[in-house]
Amino acid sequence: MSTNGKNSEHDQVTIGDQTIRRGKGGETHQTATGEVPTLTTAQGVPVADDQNTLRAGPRGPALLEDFHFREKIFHFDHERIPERVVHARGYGAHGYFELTDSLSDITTADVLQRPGERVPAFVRLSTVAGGRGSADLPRDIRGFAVKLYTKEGNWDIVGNNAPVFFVQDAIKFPDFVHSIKEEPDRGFPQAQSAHDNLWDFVSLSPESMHAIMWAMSDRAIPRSLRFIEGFGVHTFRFVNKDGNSTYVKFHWKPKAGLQSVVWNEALKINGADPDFHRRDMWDAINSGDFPEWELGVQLFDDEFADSFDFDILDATKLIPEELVPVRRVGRLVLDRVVDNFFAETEQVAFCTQNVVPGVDFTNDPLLQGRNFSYLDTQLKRLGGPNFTHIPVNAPKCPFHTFQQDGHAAMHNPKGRANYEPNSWGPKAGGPRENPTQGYQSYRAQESGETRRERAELFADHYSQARQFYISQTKTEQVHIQQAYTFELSKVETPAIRSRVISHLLNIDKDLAKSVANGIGLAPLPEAAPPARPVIDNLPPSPALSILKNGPTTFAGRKIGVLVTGGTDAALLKAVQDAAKAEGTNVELVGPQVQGVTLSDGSTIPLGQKINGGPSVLYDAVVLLPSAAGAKLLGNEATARDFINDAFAHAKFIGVGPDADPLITRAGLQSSDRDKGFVTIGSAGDADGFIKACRAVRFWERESKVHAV
Ligand code: HDD
Repeated sequence: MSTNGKNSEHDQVTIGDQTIRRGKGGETHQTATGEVPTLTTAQGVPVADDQNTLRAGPRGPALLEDFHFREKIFHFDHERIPERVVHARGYGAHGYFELTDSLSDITTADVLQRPGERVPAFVRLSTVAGGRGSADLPRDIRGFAVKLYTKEGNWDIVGNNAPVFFVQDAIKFPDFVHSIKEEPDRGFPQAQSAHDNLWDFVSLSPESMHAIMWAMSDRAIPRSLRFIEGFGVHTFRFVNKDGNSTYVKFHWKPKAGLQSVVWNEALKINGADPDFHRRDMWDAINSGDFPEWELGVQLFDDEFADSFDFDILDATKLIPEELVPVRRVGRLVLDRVVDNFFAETEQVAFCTQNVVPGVDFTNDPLLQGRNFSYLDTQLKRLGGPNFTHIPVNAPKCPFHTFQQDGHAAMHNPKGRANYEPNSWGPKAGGPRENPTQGYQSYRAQESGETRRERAELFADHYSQARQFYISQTKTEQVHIQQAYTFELSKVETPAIRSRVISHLLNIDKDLAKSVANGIGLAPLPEAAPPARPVIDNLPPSPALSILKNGPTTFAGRKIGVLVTGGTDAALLKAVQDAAKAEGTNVELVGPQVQGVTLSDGSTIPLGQKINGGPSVLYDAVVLLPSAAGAKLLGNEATARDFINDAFAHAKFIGVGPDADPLITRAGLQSSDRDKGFVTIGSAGDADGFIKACRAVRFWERESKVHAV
C-alpha cells in the first residue's frame, strides 16, 4: 500500500490495483472494483482520513479532540480477552447433526427422536496445555467440544479425544493443570508435557497412569483433527418418558478413520507449519471435503454397572467396546468455517451443564466439579453473565427468561413483567414454567455420610492402563515406549524418572524395561505398591488401537510431489488423476513457487518452494524431477531432507524415472529401497502407487530406521 502522505482534500491510497480517493465527507467512493461502504467510527460517523492523526500543523502535537483516533486506539487496546485456562488453542467450525437411529425408547431428548432430522452444531477442537499461540502438534490430548442447537435448547458434549481423564476428582484438576503448564518460576516449557513438574505430579498420582498411557500413545499426535475420535468421557444418563434412566457414554467416530503422525514428524511440523491442524480443517471444509463423525452411544444399566470390574463413575476408566458395543445413532458434519475467528471460535462457551430434557448427570466426581467450573470460567473470560447473548452461544430455538441487565445485555425482557409470578395475564405477563415439557431432573435416591473419600473400585489404577497397552499393535507399542523414553529424558530429576518406571512395572514389565533401558536406568526400581491388585487378564480391546482402525482409502490425505523444470508432464498428470480419483489432495513442491515448465512446454504454478514444503506436511511423497532437476536439487539440503524424512517417517515414496540420483544423493542405499518405494515409471503405475498408500505408512521400515 502506498499513500501520497499529504492531508489534502483528495488523498489517494493505492492497494493492489485499487485506488481509493478519500473525500472530505462520508460519501462512498468509486474504486477500480466498484462501490465500497464508507468507513465510519463505532458511532457511525463517516471517517474522512484514516491515515493521519489530527495534529496542530503537519509537524505539530496530536490533538485530544481526535475522537476517531481515540476510539480506534481505545478499542485496539482492549482487543484481547483472557485466554482459556486450558484448551486455549482451538479451532471451531459450524455444521449439523443428523439423527440416523431413533433413541425414543431410551431418552426424551428431542434431537434423538426422529431419524433424518438435522440440528445446527458448532464444534471446537483444541489442544489442552498450550497457550493460544502455541503450535498445533504438541504431544497432548485434544479437546472435542460439541454444541448442538436443539429445539429444546443447547446441548454441549464437552469431551476429549481420549475416553479417560488424568484425575478422578475435580478438586485435583488445578494441580494437574498447573503441573503440565509452564513451570511458574521460569515460564517454560510451553505446550510440553516433557518436564519435571508434570511427571512429578503424575508419578505421585497413580490415578493418572491410564490417561498418561493415552497421552504417550499416537493418539496425542493426530495427523488431522478430522482423524480423531471424540469421547464424552463420563457416564451420563438418558431419561425416557417414564422417568427411567439408562447410563450412556458418548463417542464420536471419524468417518475418515484414525490416523496419527510419528513424533519426529510432529516436532518438525510444529516448525514448518505451526497451524498444521487448523489449516487442514480450513482447507478440507473450504474444498467441500467435510469432516464427519458418527455419534455412538454405549448404553448400559445398573446390572452391568454392578458387574463391571471398575466403577462407572470413575473417569479414569473406560468401558471396552467389545463389552458394551457402540451403537451408531447419528452423524456430525462440519460444513462451514467461521466468518470470524474471534467472534465464534474464541467466544464460544461450552459447559457440561448445558443438557436438554432427557439427558442427565451421574455422580462422577469429576463431572460434578466440571459442572461448576465452566459457567464460572466463562464469567471471567467473557466478562459478564450475558455471554449467552453472543450469537454462537445463543440458542437457536425460542427462549424466554426473566434475566436482565449486566454487561452487554442484548435480550432484556420486553414489557412490564420481569418477575414471576405476576398478575399481568398470559400476554403481558411473560413466560411461564411448563411442568410437562420442562426439564425434569432424574429422581435419583441419594444418601450417605458427608465424607472426603473415594469409592473402593476407584483405587485400581493400573489394570486398564495395561489393557490399553496390550491392545496396541507392536508398532504402536514401540511408539509408546519411545514416547515415555523421550519425555523422561527431558525430566531432570532422576528420582522422578525412577518413580515413573516403578509404576510402569505394574502395567507391563517389557514396557518398563524398555523405557528404563532407553533412559539408561539400572537396576530397575521396585514396583510401586498398588492400592488394589492389578487385574492382569483383561483381554485386549482392538478398538483402542489406531492402526487397527485406520482408513480404508487414501481419501482426504495429501501427497507432496517434487517437481522441477522438465518434469514429465504425462507422468505428473497420471499421478494427479489417480489422486483425484481417490479423493487425495496433491501439492506440488519445487525450486520456485512461481512455477516450473514441464516436458511438454506448459508452465504450472507450485504450492510450495522446497524449503517451505518439507515432506512432513504430506502423507506420502512422489519424486518426479527431471534428470537435470534431480542434479540441481541434489545440492539443496532441504530436498535431501524431503526424501530422508519421508523415509524415516515410514512414508510411501513414489519414484519417477529420473529420481534415482537424487535419492542416492540424499544418502539412501539401494538396500534401503523397501516395498514402501513404488516405481512410477509410466502413467499406468500411478494407480498402483495410490493403492499402496492406502496402508498409510510402510511400518515394516520402522524397525530398520528405528522408531522416531
Ligand atoms: Fe475441561 C475447557 C474437556 C475436565 C474445567 N475442557 C475444556 C474444553 C474441553 C474440555 C474440550 C475446551 C472447550 C472449548 O473448546 O471452549 N475437561 C474436558 C474433559 C474433561 C475436563 C473431557 C474430563 C473428562 N475441565 C475438567 C475439569 C475441570 C475443567 C475437572 C474443572 C474442575 N475445562 C475447564 C475450564 C475450561 C475447560 C476451566 C477452560 C475454558 C473453558 O472451560 O471454557 O472451565
